[in-house]
Amino acid sequence: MSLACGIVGLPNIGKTSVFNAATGAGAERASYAFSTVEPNLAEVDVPDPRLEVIHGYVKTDRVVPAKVKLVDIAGLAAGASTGEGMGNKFLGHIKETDALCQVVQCFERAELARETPVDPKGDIEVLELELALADFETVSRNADRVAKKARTGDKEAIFQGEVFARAKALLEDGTQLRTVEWTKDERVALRPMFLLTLKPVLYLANVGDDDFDGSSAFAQAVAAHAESVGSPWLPMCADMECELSAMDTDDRALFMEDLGLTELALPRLLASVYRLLGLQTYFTAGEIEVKAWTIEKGDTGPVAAGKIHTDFEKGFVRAEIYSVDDLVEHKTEAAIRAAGKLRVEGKAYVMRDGDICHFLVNR
Ligand SMILES: Nc1nc2c(ncn2[C@@H]2O[C@H](COP(=O)(O)OP(=O)(O)OP(=O)(O)O)[C@@H](O)[C@H]2O)c(=O)[nH]1
Ligand SMILES: [Mg+2]
Repeated sequence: MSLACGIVGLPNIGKTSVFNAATGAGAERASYAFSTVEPNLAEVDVPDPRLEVIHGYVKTDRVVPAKVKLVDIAGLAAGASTGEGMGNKFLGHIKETDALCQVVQCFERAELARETPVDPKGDIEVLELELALADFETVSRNADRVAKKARTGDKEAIFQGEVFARAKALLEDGTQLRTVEWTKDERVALRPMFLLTLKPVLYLANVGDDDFDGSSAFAQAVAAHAESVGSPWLPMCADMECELSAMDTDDRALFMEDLGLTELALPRLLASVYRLLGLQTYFTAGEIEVKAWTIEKGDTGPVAAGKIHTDFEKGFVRAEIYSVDDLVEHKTEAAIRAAGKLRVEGKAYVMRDGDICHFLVNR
């Protein structure tokens, strides 16, 4: 699974802090005053409470969570799309990702009195305009290419030309293409360009340590924007999460109690990213391990089996499936079978999130 989420935002607003919190790199690295130059890639465990529930009934030595890839990218300043600074190079790194987590500054910096006022809505606009302008360049280049072919009467090129013209007009106004309805054919025409504004986005309001629940006007401005464009959002105090992620479990519990925090934002962030990427999970619960496997929404039984071993996809015969709820109710797989709750599914079965599976394969 190579899907990855890029962490984007204006410079110096906590992107690397989010990345470090997620990778458990901790406070030392984050408090370093450095700017990201090269992108940082990490595969991060996705916390899933269902794993512990399953492990409560199926005793194994190992519990293996699903993973998601995060890429920490340098800050994008206004002018990035025209190659300001290292703009173009950074935009290139975002291109390779499948979804974006846009970090928005919602905390005030007491230490910098001359800092410009915090303006989440304005920051989102600046960043998204850069993304739109970068896409405009990409589409323009491709529009020129298909225009030549269209003149020969090539039907596909004519269609592409029409789609590209529409996209250009939208991008010129700073419109994010993901907020626009596209037909399946139009999406196919746009897909090879890996456009930045077509990627699904999650807004992360990086709040101060006095606003964990995101009720401040700053965070609520992010919430309102996210809602208006149909994207998810969540508040997180990146600095604090970073410190907490570096602590051992006991210290963390004490510290959180002091702060009046009942849960970390990080697990929710990773679960949201996972969903944003269109990913879901099925489980295997055998003698050796309880393991979460990553599949895409809509994947069938054979495709899911192929994640365990490529041969399993071809050799797939059927799957025996039960749910976490079945396990909680009946306690063992044998009891689930005896109760007639073990489902048998064939090759056309579309996997559901949270299925616990055995695959029967011909080898
Ligand atoms: N007060 C406060 N400061 C924060 C928070 N998150 C990050 N910072 C501070 O902001 C500064 C920049 O943090 P980074 O995580 O390096 O920011 P960045 O967006 O990765 O920066 P670039 O990669 O240079 O664009 C650091 O000094 C952090 O300690 C926060 O939630 N509250
Ligand atoms: Mg950084």
